[in-house]
Amino acid sequence: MLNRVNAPNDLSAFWMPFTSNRQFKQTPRMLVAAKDMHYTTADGRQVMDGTAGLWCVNAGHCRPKIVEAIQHQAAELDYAPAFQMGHPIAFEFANRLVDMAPVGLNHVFFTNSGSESVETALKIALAYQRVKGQGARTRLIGRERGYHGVNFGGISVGGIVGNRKMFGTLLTGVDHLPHTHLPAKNQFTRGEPEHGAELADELERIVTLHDASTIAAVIVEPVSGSTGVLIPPKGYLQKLRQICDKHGILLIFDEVITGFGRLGTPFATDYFGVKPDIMITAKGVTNGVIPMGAVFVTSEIHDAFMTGPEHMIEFAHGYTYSGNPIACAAGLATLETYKEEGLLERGPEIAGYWEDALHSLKGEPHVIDIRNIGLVGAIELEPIAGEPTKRAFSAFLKAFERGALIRTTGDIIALSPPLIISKTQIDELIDHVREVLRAID
Ligand code: PXG
Ligand code: PLP
Repeated sequence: MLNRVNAPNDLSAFWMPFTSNRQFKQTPRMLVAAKDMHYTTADGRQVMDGTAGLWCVNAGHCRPKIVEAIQHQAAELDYAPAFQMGHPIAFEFANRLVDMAPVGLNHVFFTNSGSESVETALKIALAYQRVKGQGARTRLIGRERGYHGVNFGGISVGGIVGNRKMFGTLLTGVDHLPHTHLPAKNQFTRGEPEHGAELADELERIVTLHDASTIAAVIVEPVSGSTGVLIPPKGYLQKLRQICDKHGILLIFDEVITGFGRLGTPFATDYFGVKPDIMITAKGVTNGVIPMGAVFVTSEIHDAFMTGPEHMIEFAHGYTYSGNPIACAAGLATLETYKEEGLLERGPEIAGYWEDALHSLKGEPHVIDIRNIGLVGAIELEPIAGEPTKRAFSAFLKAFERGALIRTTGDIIALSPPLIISKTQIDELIDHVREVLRAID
């Protein structure tokens, strides 16, 4: 079977996502198999996964329980309609998710990706305000350097100019908080930075400008992943929570990356002790194996919709594949794997080792900042003058040649290995990066 795809003879039909298509197709980098911490390339090399795929394969690759669950479910109930019909495994999975979620987030809406989870959360927020008789609350507040997927709501509240500028006027009524990245003050911080909590007060400025009665929700990533691992300053999220409470604004945490163990706790909410009204997840919910997302809401939000005639649909939203049986089976097996191996709570055991290993790169060529939290790290490189992103991209290519898959964004190397990584493998990964930094221009 594998040989059929090992050496495709034409790469032109597949328009690859977020890829320099022409560069790739000249020198393709093909992965054909994976197990635990490693990929196998088409030419038979082993490459360590330094990024858990795209921040999603938290339990490592091809884990037997998950593989078996998918095989079994595909043979038993492959698909069932999701609207006005149910199947037991979706209810079972929702219950297990709620059991492990931060207290109070008692209901789950299923989607198929982080982007769909974001759209779902924004729509729930707007509709909730309306059913509560606060229909004038239509504004959404995002943040600069935020990533909330690629659909229209997500790019509107997101703060990445390259992902926004091509697509017209986006959603109206959106404003943005400033990002919290203060390199001059917080360079080479270990964990949460000391400076910047006051940036949450910008929300008060936005409230003064628009009036609280027009604002439905604030959406932030507790830790921004895609734009280079931006860790919230100490006290920042607590302040955001307080200001939202003061003005009746919903707080949405986008935990697509931080959810399911990335910070060494099950969710960022557990790490920071700040609870949102809506929590967005995807990726690690099924170990990245089957596309899925899950949006968690409080009972207060859910129950507000459960009014009116009982035969009426309470919330006009849903996807053909919401709660897809095979995705739910993969998700249940994923949660079992996380639990059996204690993967969502590895912080106390491994985060300190990870931090020390990462910060040992201070002083290596080109390194201008290092940031870490849980099992995430960023190594920021000095850009080549006039050629931003080029240095990090050559680091990416060189690392792949050497046997490590890393991820770069701008001139930042982001590392987020599967949560099964051992201390020896951490050393190995960081040594790859060290050698790469010494080898590139
Ligand atoms: N929210 C957040 C916080 C994310 O990180 C999404 C939403 C969208 O999820 P989907 O499943 O629609 O892609 C994400 C996704 C990277 C990288 O290397 C990050 C993501 C996806 C792909 C690459 O930074 N984050
Ligand atoms: N477009 C058309 C024409 C459809 O019929 C549907 C779903 O029925 C969709 C888009 C949405 O697809 P999905 O539910 O998979 O998001």
